[in-house]
Amino acid sequence: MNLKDKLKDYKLVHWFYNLLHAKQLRHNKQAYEKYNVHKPLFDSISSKDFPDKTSQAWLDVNDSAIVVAQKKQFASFTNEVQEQLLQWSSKGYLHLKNYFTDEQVDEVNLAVDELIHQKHLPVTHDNKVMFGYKHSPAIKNMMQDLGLTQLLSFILDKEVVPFQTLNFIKGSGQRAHSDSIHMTTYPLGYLIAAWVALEDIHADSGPLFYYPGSHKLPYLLNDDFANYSTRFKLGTKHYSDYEDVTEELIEKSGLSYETFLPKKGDIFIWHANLIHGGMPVINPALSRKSMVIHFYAKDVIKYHEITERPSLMEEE
Ligand SMILES: O=C(O)CCC(=O)C(=O)O
Repeated sequence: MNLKDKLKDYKLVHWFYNLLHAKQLRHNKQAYEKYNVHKPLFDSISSKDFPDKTSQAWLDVNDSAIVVAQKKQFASFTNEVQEQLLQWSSKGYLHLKNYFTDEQVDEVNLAVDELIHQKHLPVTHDNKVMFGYKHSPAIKNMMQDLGLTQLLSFILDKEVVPFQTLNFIKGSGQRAHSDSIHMTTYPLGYLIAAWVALEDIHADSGPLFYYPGSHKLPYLLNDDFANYSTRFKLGTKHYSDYEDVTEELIEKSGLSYETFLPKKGDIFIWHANLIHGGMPVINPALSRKSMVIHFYAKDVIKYHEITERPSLMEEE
């Protein structure tokens, strides 16, 4: 491990970095007051600072099959979306077919190509470009799509804000995980993600997989894989330890996975705690163009459980 990686384990380094980005931490101010967190905004934060580990999201506390149709806005969605919204509480995902047009998708694919080849944006882990929306209006337009934002705000019953894009060129091969270990909220349950197919997805390209119903399993946070931190230093466990515990949990649950083989322009929306990942890539010659957009509800505490860093959000 190099010195830079070692330093990342020390919270003092994070506090200093956070102080330099103080404006991007202001989004947490009101929620800290609301949930009685008596810490400066630049300080480390994790599940240890909160009294409970259950979701308080509307459709986790209630059953969507009973409550969604009671909201006026429900009538504004297509029948296909309405049917799936009714099942949100039991399944934890939605599949929107044919949502973006070929033209919208082509524009994004072109933008990703340009970012890689002309602007030399790094391709992380050989398969994805992160935060492309900061450099490309086409990606930003897709990320801020009004209909999508309205639907996700309806699901969480809170205004949502997109804050990250990941453009995959190849399958990720990522092991099963819940996004809530990376992008965490208090109360839990207030992250939501959209996965956009930027081409027809081939079964051998390492498609997305997910476990229907897995969002109802307990959230796995630092304590759950013995990743104990101190006041000044992060826990010593590795991300692979988290993945191992997740695998055990899934095995015990008896849930089965499904793979997602969408057409270009389709969207998959997943719950903050839906367990998912990328299937192994069978044919490395195949591309698997897709874009993940992560959204947080606005008025909750937003942070990263593993590194105990408050999230940095662009000011509006
Ligand atoms: O697209 C994939 O292969 C996995 C994406 C994923 O797991 C994520 O963005 O959290």
